[in-house]
Amino acid sequence: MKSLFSRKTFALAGLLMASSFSVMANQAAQLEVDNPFVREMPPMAPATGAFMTLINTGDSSIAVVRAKSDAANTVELHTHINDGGVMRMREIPEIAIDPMGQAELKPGGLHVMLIGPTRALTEGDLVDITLVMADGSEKTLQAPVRKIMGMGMGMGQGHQGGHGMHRHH
Ligand SMILES: [Cu+2]
Repeated sequence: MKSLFSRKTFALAGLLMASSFSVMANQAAQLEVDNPFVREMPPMAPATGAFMTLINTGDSSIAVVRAKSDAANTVELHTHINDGGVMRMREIPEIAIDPMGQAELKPGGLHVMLIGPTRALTEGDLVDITLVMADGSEKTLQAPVRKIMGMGMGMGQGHQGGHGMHRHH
């Protein structure tokens, strides 16, 4: 059902783009991004996450339906779900933001997943991330790489994870 919905949305976006850009609402123009950052991971880590606050400054709903970055081979929109007490990540078709509302992308919750980093991402580096909206408009931002302390090495745990799950080699 979700995939059907996103396909419809995509078809609609294509229709809008085929007509006139100028008279159409531009979702990207309504989007403000606050405090973006990418989590620093060890050099051999298969993936990392990007986090930020998405703010809708307009009076209509907007949605991020895809993200792109040259810093990773694959970029996906993810959330965490509680699966019988275990936090797991799952790809989602979109991140919708209500009029004048905001969506928080944070460790343990929604995030942009950067899978297969194309280069070492170390603290202070800037990562270009492009957010693609449901209407096809795009917003590119630069997210600095930051160390996040005390979070464990995996993406599967949020703040609540705490101790006990880490294994030291
Ligand atoms: Cu993820």
